[in-house]
Amino acid sequence: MKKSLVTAGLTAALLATVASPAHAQISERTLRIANGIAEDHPVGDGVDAMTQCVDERTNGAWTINAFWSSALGDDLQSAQALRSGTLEMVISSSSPLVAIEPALGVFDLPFLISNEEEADALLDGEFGQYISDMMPQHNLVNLAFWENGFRNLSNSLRPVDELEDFEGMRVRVMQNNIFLDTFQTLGANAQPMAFGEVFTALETGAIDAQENPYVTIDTSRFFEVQDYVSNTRHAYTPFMVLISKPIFDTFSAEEQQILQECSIVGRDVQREASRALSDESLQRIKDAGLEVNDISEENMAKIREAVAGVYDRAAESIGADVIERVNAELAAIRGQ
Ligand code: TF8
Repeated sequence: MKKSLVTAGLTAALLATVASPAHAQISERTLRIANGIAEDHPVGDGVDAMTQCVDERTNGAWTINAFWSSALGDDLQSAQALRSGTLEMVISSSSPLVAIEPALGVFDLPFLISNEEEADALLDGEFGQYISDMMPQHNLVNLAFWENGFRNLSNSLRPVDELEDFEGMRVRVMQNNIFLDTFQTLGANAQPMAFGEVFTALETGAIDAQENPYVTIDTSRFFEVQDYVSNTRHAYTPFMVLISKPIFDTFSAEEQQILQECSIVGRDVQREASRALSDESLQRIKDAGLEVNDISEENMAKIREAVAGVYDRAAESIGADVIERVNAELAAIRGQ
């Protein structure tokens, strides 16, 4: 009797020491996440899932506060704040971050990725890791790639149906040398601009066009100030879920693992939401009275051919080795 009590006491003590170090490694934390898009964008679903996961795994010790519609600054400004350790996280398109890491421009190459399966395999595989490994030298840690999606052109002038239709169109592009070159090469008057300024620029007629996935044209309400949408699918740009390295370095190994794993939980929910919403968004765009057109295979081939030279010109900033590597990885994914 006495012996079993002692054993029970020992077992309890043992359990306590096993359990307590785990908790001792989780501190109270508040993480702010900057986002350029609106809360009802699928990134909102991903952030909710990530938050719930973190809440469970830290027993409520962490608070995640998401900010939307560029309330904490645009993608690039937020990423710079992460680098100096004044902001915890940003979910940003890779594209504006070429100002920090030029190799990210690889994702901006026109018509590089052709479907979601390729995107997932590329980003979640070795190539995605190779790109993520470039970020710590810039004081950033990439936790996961989420989906921004295939980008389509919207404008207020005419349906874009063939190469000639781009001529002279004032198209907002991201602050990114490859998008600038692509649209200039297509004959458009390309104007780099931060995302937060796009709606007003379209509304006032300062520009005619912009390009983003259907879910963004929908949730950022560009359909209110545009008349035509053309299914160009000219690029698949990912989101990067970034955390400040100086801040991440203060996390215990367990805390780092929790955030890493919960960003993957969020990723899977976010991608599913993005793919489900895409068709709904397209329908809402049509219901709002916009004319949506597909481009014939023949005309698409001419557009692709016109921008083929962008790859060579971008090699200097991206790195020829990075482009070779992505091509090899995509060939393997395609089973070529
Ligand atoms: C763009 C991007 C943006 C996103 C968003 C701010 O066109 O696609 O929509 O980075 O998170 O600037």
